[in-house]
Parts: sequence; structure tokens; C-alpha cells
Amino acid sequence: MKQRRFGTTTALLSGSRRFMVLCSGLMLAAAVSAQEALRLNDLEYFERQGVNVLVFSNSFNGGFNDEKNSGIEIIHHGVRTVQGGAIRLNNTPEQWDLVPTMTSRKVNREAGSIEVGLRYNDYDFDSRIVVTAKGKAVEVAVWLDKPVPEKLAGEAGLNIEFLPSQYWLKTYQVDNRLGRFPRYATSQTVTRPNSEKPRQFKGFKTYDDRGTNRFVDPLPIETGHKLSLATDDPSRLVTISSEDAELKLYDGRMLAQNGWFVVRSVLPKGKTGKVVTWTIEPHAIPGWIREPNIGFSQVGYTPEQPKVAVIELDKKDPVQTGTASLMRLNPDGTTEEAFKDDVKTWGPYFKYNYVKFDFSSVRHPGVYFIQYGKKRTNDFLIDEHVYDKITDATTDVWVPIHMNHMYVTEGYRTWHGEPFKEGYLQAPESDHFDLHRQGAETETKYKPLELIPGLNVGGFFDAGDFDIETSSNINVVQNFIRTWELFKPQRDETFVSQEQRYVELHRPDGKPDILQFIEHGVLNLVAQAEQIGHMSQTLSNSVLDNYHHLGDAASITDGLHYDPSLRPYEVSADGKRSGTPDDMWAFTTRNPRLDLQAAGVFTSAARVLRGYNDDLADRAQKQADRLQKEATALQRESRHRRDRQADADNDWLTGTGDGNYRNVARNLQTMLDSIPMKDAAYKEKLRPAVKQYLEYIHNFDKENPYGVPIGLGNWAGVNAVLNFGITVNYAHIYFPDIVGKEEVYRVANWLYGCHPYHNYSFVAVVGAARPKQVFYGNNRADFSFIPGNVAPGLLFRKPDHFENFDDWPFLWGQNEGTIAGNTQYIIFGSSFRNIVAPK
Ligand SMILES: [Ca+2]
Ligand SMILES: [Ca+2]
Ligand SMILES: [Ca+2]
Repeated sequence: MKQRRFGTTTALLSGSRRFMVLCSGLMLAAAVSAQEALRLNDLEYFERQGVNVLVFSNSFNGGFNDEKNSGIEIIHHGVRTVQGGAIRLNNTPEQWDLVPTMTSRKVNREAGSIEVGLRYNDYDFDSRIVVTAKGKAVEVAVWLDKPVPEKLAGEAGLNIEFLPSQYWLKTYQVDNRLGRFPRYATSQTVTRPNSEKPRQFKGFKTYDDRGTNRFVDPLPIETGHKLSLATDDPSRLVTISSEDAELKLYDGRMLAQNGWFVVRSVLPKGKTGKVVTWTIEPHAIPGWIREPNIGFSQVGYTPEQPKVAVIELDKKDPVQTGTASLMRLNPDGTTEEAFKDDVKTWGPYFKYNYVKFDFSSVRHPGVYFIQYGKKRTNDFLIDEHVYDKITDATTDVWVPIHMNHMYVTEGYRTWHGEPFKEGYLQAPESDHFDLHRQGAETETKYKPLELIPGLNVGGFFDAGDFDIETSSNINVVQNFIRTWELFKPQRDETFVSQEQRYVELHRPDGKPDILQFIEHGVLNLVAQAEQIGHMSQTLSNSVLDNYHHLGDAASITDGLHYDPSLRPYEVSADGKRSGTPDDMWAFTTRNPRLDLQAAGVFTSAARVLRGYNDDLADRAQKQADRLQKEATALQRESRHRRDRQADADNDWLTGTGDGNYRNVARNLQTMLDSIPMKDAAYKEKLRPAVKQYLEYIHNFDKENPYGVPIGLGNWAGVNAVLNFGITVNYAHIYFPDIVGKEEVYRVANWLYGCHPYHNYSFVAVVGAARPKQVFYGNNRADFSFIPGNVAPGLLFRKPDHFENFDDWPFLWGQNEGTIAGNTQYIIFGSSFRNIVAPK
């Protein structure tokens, strides 16, 4: 969707300029101060150059509660450093603490204010927040029609949160006292009776109180009436003051590594009307213009490929045209200009303007950088081998580290011990924190909380968490099978022993790793079919307090069978059982569609594993036949639906369907995948569809400056981008006369750095000059990454902001790699490399 909306600043400015020519210097001063004031713009947020104050442009969403993406937010000199402004029930809210529902949002243009109604259903508690522009500041006022409910008195407060990575080590001032934000959480806490803790999401508990029946509550770092944050950094300086309420400053990391610094005022008891008033003034650097973001491929370029940098510019940047240069760093230490050309205007897309710099004509291998105005990029390569290694980190490092039920080691480092030795219990009827549900019937031969034997084998951790999502694991095996069948990669860098339950990175064992990954995935999926009788939705945590685990996967549970006859934390005399209810659960509500998906993948797996592991191939085929039969019988209605879909596909192929672009994209990949199994006539029949697809590809050049599908959802769009890339690659492989080679570079460019916000590669990848440094992997608490991970990428925040934090890993929507996404990347990368690698 191409955004063409503009603010009215430019028009006002030219009007006032004309006026100023006629008037005195006094008028000039007045015009300047009007410019400095925060103004409610057409997109319904408060704006001055360098400062955006958003008021519930993004509201809390029910799925994962507090995603640190909502409420009153401040985008400060281009970075969203402040969020979570709302009525909250905790000093430092965690992800699963309750969030308010927004019941209304009213924009009052005359008053220059935005009012939101907030409600906590669990406590029948309503409040209103009114945010009003007052010069360079906003006033934030809390209004109550009824007093705070008794249960929440002293707990409900006005909170707002500051991004730790942008504030730590910076100075603050509270009234007349000075301090410095700590790099690591080291303030103080108290414990209080659980009965005083406001309820958490669905009644779950984020903490294990070790039988004390008490929860941990952080104490404030500081308390006062005027608080200035980052007094030593004008780009982050924010002042908050209140005459009617005490401001308390907390460190949310005391409870959770993903916590933020929190400023809070508790709402007074027994009062109605305007109960708390804050003035928040985010400092704006006079004349601040955001630096250009020069998007290019950090992996580099092959000599023959198109090479176009996309430059993202502040709309107030006076340099919207002019020239850019490609500079070459010679091996003798000299630098020379290799190429210079005018940049070409693409135009506005959401918040910024875009120009392009095309240096495709430079083919000479070498080390280069781009110079545009005062901005110089880091260097990158032009060389025919730049893409040779793009999947190695993912296949050699990321994937084996995510092998469940194995001890995984690399050099001197153990990534994790063998997890979940006690196996999995039949889930009782339950709602779940990771969006699963177990129905009243188990639909298995097991009673609730009975051990289901044999499930602790094979499988891959889902993502930044450690559960086995069955549908994702099916995708993983499918992705590996597709990669294997088309490209037969013989790469062997991983030692895998199912017998020893042991994996070692960088130790070849004479077996292609991809076959071992397929085997590992199938082992778990077949065990599910054999032991449960059908596919489980998920093998996941039973308690929230070990779901958010960060650390060695082997220590998520105690490895001992749960025995309810023992007291919590007690271990049986034989050392095999414990009273700690930490065992993982298998969610077994039957879904015939999932069974059919599994049957499909079992059939392909049997074909691939034949001759490699005949026993597993036989088991997979047996389960495929049984599940196919049973699930088909169970779901006749679903079969009708599939038939109708098959008819629709056929209509579309023969030109009788509506044939819109969306359908083209959805269907084409399936059809391309079946080309090797079909005759030449089938392939010929696809020609018109591929031609149509080429139009679809070119359409993206008009929609956005980057020429790829850009997602605007709550999870950034890397899966759609990868799917797009895979289909373009396959379309080129089978129809090079229609989809030319020049089309296949779009997704690589995007992934490796040519995208909005910053120009880092989204893949923690071998070969990139500047990959992202932090990801939402299971080592995120170390502000690190697992090599080969692919970030979801650019997260869109309404109404006009893209972001990808590279100093704060904890926002999963932009930084979490998933097992399904990363194996999709292996297909994308393998097919791309196959096309572009020197033959
Ligand atoms: Ca999960
Ligand atoms: Ca191997
Ligand atoms: Ca246990």
C-alpha cells in the first residue's frame, strides 16, 4: 500500500514565509515558536521535528498481552524509545500482567487532544487518559468517574516505560538529585503476599515462589516530582513533572530481562475527576534531520547483477536529489571513485522519502563503499562468490542448536544438555499461554497427567522458546525434503548420534546433515503418531513460570517424573520422581487437517529416508497410510472443501477463475513444485500463470521502493518475503524466458540490508559485512544471536513507523527467528545460490 498522505507543514510554512516577508522580526520569533510546538497531525499523533508522541495508535492486543508496543509511545529522533503509557496495575508490568482494553479513542482537533477510555474487565475498572499538546510538551491527565476499586487501590497507576538500551549509563535528575541509569538490574525488591498481587493473564503465574506464597515487587530507584531522563544526551532527554502526584522510577529488569525503565504515579484512593496530571516534554534537537539510511546488500553483489541502493531520507532533508558515488578501496590503501551518478527519485513511502542509486554498471571485483552527501557506508564486496556461503551458518549452526532431546556442543561450548528427560504428560483440559487449548476429552488412551511414553525423541525447538509446535515441525521436515530433492546438498559439518543423543557442530560424521535433520524431525512426528494415535498440536510447557525460560534447555524441567504424592520441590528416595509440577504436556485434541499434513510429509519422508534409515521409512509410511485413512474418514466435510479448492485451482489455470494477483501468488508455488512429477504439457499450461506472476512481481516496484511484499502486521513479514523469494526463484528456474535472472535478487537485497530503518543484514550470516547483532533467540538475555538466524525484520507500528531494534533483542515481532522460517530461508538460499553461483 503506497502511502501518499502528507502533513500540512509544508503548506503552512510557505504561507507563513510569505507573511513574514511583509511583517516585522517580532512575527518571525512567533512563527519559530509555533513551529517548535507539538502539533496534532493528520495521522492523529503529536508531532514536531524530532519528536512524535503517539496516543494509542497501537493498543494492547489480547494475544500475548504486553508486547511493549502499545499505549502512549514516543518516537524520539527516529527511534521508538518510550512506550507503555497507560493505566497499569503493577510497578513494573511483565508480559503476562493484565493490560487494559481500549474502549474508546477520541481525537479533539480544536482542543489539540486525544482521549482514550481504558478498562480492566477483571476488576470492572474504567479510566480515561487525556493527552493535550501544551507548547513543546504534552499534558497527560488521568480522569476517573468512579474511584479506583478497593482491590486495586495502591496498585493501579499511570505508567510509562523507557527503553533500557537507549537509557542505560545515561544520567538522570530527580528534583535536585543526580543519578545514572544502571547497565544491569541491581536495584532493590521486597516480597509481598500473593493475595496482594493483581491477577495475571488467565490466572497464570509468571513466577515460581518456591512455596513461600509471596511475590517479588521492585522498589523504586528514585521518587520525586520532576524527573529528567538522559540529561547528558539531547537526543534522549525527556522531562516529566507532576505537581499532584509523586513520580517513581523503577527498573523493570528486576523481574524480567525484557523489562523497561518505568516511571509511575499510583492513582490516589477514593478520588474522582482529574486525579493525576503529568507534563511530559521530550527534548527536540533544534534543526535535527534524520541521517540518510543507505540500503544496500551487506553480503555484496556479483559483478553481473543489478545493483541499486535505496536511500531513505527525512522529508525535511534538503538533500533530496544530487549525486552519489561508488568508491573503491584498493589493495594498496588508496581510495578512488569508481562511479558517480545522479540519484533517481522514487518518492514518499510512509514517513520518509526515497531515492535510488543505480551502480549496476560497475562490474570490476573489489571492495567498495557508497558515498552520498556526508554519509559513507561501510564497505562491501563485488565478487562472483559473495553468495557462496549464505546458508552455511543456518544449516551448520542454527538448525543443530535447535535439535530437541539432544546434547548439543560446539568446540568448548555446550549449547544445551539433553532436555525433557522425564518425557511428556497427557495435557488435562486447559487453556494455554502460547495460544493452544486442550479440550475436555483427551482423545487418547491416556488419562490427564499420565505419562505418554516415547515422545522425548527428535524434533526441533519452535523459536525463541523450546516447545515442539507440530505444524511448524511438519513444515521443517517439508522444507528440508524440498531442499534435498531439488539440490541434494551433501554438506556434512554436523555429528549426530541418535543413540548417544549427542550433536557436535563442525564435526563431520560421513552423513549429509540435511538427511540427519529430516530423520530428527521425523523421529518426533512418527513417535507422536505411534504413541498418541494422531498428531499432537504441540508438546509444550505446562507452567508459565518455565515457559519464559532463558538458559540451558536441559534445565527447564528437573528431568524427574512429576509425582503429585510428593510435596512440591521434594524428590523421591530413588531420585527418579519429584513433587514439582514442571513436566511438559502433550496437547492431544485431534485435528484431522494436521493429521493429513503429517501423512503427506510422512510419505515424502519415507521416499527420502529409504536406503538411509529403512526402519524409520517403514514406520513413516505405515503412519502415513493409517493417518490418511482415519483423518479422511473423520473429515469428509474437509474433503469436500479440498475438492472445491482443487476445482478453483483448475478454473484459475484454465482462465475461468478470477485470477487476481493474490491467487496467483498462493497457487503458483504449489504448481511449480509439482513440475518435476508432471509431463511437459502440464508445464506449458502454467505459462500464462507465470506471465501473470511477472506482473505481480513488478507491481511491488510501484507499491514500495524495495520491490518486495512488505508486511504491516504485528509480526514483521519475513515469511511472506521468503515465500515470495522462493516462488520467484522457482519461476526463474522453470521459466527463465519469462522471469529473468534480474528478478531473483529482490529478496536477497532486502534480507541483506536494503530495507527501511537501518541497513543491517537480517540474517546472522556468514559473509555479511554488517549483520544484525541481537536477535530474540533463546540466548537473548545475553544480547546476542545464534548464527544463521533470520529476523522477522521490519515491524510496522501504526500509523507510519517501521523499526528493527539492533540493541534490544526482546521484541519477538521483529527479532525472533522461527524453525519454520529459518528452514524456509534454507530453501530460498539454496535455490538462489543455485541460480546465481558461478557455474
Ligand atoms: Ca512456541
Ligand atoms: Ca553429518
Ligand atoms: Ca519434572
